[in-house]
Amino acid sequence: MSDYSYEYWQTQAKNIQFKNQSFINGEYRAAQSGATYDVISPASEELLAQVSACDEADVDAAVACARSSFDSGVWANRSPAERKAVVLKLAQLILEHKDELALLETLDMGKPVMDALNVDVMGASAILAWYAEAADKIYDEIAPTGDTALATMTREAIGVVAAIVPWNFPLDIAIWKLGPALVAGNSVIIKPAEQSPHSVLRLAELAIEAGVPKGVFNVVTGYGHVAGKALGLHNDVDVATFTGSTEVGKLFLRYSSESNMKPVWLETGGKSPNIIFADCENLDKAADKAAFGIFFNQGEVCSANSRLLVENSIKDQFVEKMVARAKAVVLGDPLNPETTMGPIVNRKQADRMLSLIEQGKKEGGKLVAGGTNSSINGSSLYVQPTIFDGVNNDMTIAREEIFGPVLSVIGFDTEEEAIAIANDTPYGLAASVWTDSLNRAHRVAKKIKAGTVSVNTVDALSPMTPFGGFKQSGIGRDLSIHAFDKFTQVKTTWIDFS
Ligand code: TXE
Repeated sequence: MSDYSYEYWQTQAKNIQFKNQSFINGEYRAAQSGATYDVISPASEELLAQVSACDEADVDAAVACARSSFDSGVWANRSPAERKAVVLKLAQLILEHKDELALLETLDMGKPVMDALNVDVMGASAILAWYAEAADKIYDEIAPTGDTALATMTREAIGVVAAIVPWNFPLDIAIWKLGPALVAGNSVIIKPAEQSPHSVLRLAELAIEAGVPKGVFNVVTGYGHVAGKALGLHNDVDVATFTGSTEVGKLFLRYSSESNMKPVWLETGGKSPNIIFADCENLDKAADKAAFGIFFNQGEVCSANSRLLVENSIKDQFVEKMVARAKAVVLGDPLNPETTMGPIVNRKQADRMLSLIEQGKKEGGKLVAGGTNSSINGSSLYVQPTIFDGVNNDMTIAREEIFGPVLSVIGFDTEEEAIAIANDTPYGLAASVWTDSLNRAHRVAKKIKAGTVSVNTVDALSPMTPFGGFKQSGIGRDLSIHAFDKFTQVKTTWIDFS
């Protein structure tokens, strides 16, 4: 049994200290203009904190500091084994501060605190440790030039990395970028989402404690269209890596072309299909995972399995199982360990979700679970787990990323039809396939246009495997050894000794 009680988390929340300013050159700094913006608690819709609203001047200062730390070699010139030791220490410090970091995550964006602890914080530490361990295990290459020359292909740190990250997994997604970037020897600036700056601001301080030199890891808080844009357009930022909406992702391509042609790596939206074939024997497991795939983290997951494609011969039976699982979700205060779903991050996102639910009703979707929001502790941001049956893939709810706990069930009769529906979307982040036929599993997985296809599970994710999208779900991959491609560049050195 866990020792974590509701009272424990409530007491911790009362005593929590927020860091509310940017972190530049190893210290917290107010915006030069003095401006702040409000962070609103999704759980109560009350003011949580006032955080520095940085603008171009602050971004210039952060970039100058990252640049000088990179050029000085204080981090980049350390041996990989030395960088490994420091980053491993940071992974350890995350574990030592796990309750505090989990709480910061929950207070900012509303996910159940036990998920923040067991998934986000533990995951952040594990991923960082994985990258640290990789530091001194990756070898460079030698080209087959023959006996008269030696041509080496070595990977060098790229320089100043700007990472613009979202609010749904604030710490984890920051670590997905920070881990490989730091380990490769770069200097990094993270721009957290407006809604969720606190865990990353605390992480920056822990990085100093772990031994990351001042100026190597900086955090600039503020609005996306100001601070995020300034980073995207900055001529001294060598690479931009972004997770967020497809719309803003496209802006980063523009920022690059309008400035120094920096490489831009994007992880953007999704409308992932989860295909259940009638030859899948364990339908209960499939339903458990399908429910996790759409309800975990309030459905605020880029790879959420928001389209459930079910073979018509088992559809009614399967929908019944899904409705039972939607009803079993415990919507409530995210500080209560019993809660399995918290509030939506903010009013804008919740309102958008509720209006898409209305649109679904209007376009003829059959509502079989949820369909509205609940008011809890003064906040009406608690959107109920919602299921629409009888959806066709042309309806708005099947096409738009809702980014909430809203599932669209679409029937199909043949394998070809299922594949066609699955691929009929501008996105291609993830997909799941449930079947007991080995042949079908391989056949369908091969035909689905998505960065990750999970067979007989959902959302397969590990530091070992790349994560990223086909089509308008992005460019490039987070996680795995492939993530180093983003933060290093290959140099050829040709030595002629003929
Ligand atoms: O994302 P934004 P929002 C999707 C999801 C959601 C929608 C909107 O569909 O409903 O996006 O969410 C920064 N220049 N995802 O509005 O705006 C911003 O400050 C530079 C999918 O929160 O894309 C934040 O740090 N930067 C997703 C980051 O971009 C800008 C996760 C993401 O915010 C900017 C989140 C600008 N003009 C939302 N405008 C995923 N792929 O996981 C904003 N930003």
